[in-house]
Amino acid sequence: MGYMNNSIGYREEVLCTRSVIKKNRYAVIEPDGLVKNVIPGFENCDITILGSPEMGASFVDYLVTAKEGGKNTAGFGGGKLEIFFYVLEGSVTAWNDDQNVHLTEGGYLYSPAGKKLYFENSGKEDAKIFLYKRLYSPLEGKEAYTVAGNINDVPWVEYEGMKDVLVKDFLPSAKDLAFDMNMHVLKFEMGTSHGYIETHVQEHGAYIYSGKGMYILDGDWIPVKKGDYIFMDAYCPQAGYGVGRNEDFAYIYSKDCNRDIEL
Ligand code: UGY
Ligand code: MN
Repeated sequence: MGYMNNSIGYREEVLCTRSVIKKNRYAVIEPDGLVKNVIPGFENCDITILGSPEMGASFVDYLVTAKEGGKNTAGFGGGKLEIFFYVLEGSVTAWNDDQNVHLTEGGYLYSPAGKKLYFENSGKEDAKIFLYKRLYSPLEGKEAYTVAGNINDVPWVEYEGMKDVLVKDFLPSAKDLAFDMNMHVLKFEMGTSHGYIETHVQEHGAYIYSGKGMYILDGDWIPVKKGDYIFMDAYCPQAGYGVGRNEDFAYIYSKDCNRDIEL
């Protein structure tokens, strides 16, 4: 246990945090204050749980630092769970029944329900991983399948007609109803913004990997930056501006899709 940033003991400054938690609405979690969680099956890894049903999410997001020899060879997911594994920094080998891939920064592996995901960091450097797990919502006659790649190989696409706000999709969900979610990256050149404040039924878990932003969440304007995590619950009004001086504002985020609401 202990703190994710290994900053322990007394501080010169008064205690404060930028984290804001509004259960079932939204959460902004800054890195300072995150603690390590012990999760069976993970060895030599520092893990913190970011988004979870405890805050209102239908999914779980984790930030994993796989140290030298860090691994999960017991298998993660399987059964009704779908898993998305994304390398933020470093390199790691990940596999399931279908594929074995060496992933470097930007590399990802989606493992569908029924297929456990395994990984191992056999290098000396730490690898930083954004990990997602959710109950797959099946659709008759369709089956989601394993997808691996590197997001750096995917071209940017203009986001909703704006040439300086760009998006990439990780999974073929826009063309294939078998997938019930997608991961995206959204990048705002400095001074740009969403075109409107979104209000939608889908949830998001977003990890900011670059720059700074001003984000509106359920009516609250909140400054956010690289390393922060944002959970946006269903119908949470949301939008952001890219701000700062020298780095685009960008995040990776999940979004459920392709399913009706069950009653
Ligand atoms: O796809 C989305 O809903 C995305 N534009 N939302 C967001 O960035 N908060
Ligand atoms: Mn949205």
